Amino acid sequence: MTRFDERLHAGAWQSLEISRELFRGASEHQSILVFENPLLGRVLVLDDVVQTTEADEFVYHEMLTHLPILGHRGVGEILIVGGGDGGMLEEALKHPLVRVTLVELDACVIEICREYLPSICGAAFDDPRTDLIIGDGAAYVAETDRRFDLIIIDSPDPMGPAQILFEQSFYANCRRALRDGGLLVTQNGVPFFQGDEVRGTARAFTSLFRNWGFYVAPVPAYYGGHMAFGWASNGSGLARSLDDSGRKRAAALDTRYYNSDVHKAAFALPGYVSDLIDS
Ligand code: AG3
Repeated sequence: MTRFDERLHAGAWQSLEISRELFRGASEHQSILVFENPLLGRVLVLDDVVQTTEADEFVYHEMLTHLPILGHRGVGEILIVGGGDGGMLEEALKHPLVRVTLVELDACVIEICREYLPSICGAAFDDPRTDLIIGDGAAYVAETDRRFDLIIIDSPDPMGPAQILFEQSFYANCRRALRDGGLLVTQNGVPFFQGDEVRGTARAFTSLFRNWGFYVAPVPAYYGGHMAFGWASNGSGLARSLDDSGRKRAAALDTRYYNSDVHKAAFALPGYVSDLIDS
């Protein structure tokens, strides 16, 4: 049997059967692999780390779009940093009144995902509300004159080119690129194995934002339990539970993980995660 071993965490790893290899190559930024697995469907791997799979992408992408969009009043302009597979874009565009700018470093990722993982991006890249920029997301937030209601960091783990997307200077530039009361959300890894990500982001947020915190969801293909998501704002922040109109909007969405009960539950942090935040 051919298999892919993800050795993201020293000492414990996940092994996925490759029933069919669809693409293996490298861009100027990273190695790229797409294969099929009997349980997960098509799997996207960048620099030897699973980024998303057809079977479970909904958990991660729904939690970084619908939860902040419905938990915050009046999201119109959204910026996605990363997200070349288009899954985040596709979820965000389920909200009729949004416009989304997506800044992805690696044009090859978009090209390969559009070809081999069309079920993840759907028609999102062709939507007239999408503004696609190929470039460095960190430089973009540092330089842009535009201001956003919501910035979503859909990055890989803090290694290589994505390292900078976990630094305080980057979060400070995100703050600059937010409208008054705007909201930033981040992926912060699987804290059971990657505690430093939550710890580092919490330290940066506390010095930059008035309101901030984390919420969690288990994403099956991100081995190790809950994934942590950070949020930060200098406005009123992120609603921990939805009011009646929010609940109606949530119920009307076409989702498989997110709903108004999940919205509320996601803010219940396991003790070991709160301990990381406080440390
Ligand atoms: N970006 C987050 C991948 C994190 C993987 N980390 C892990 N398994 N601990 C995914 C991009 C999907 N649009």
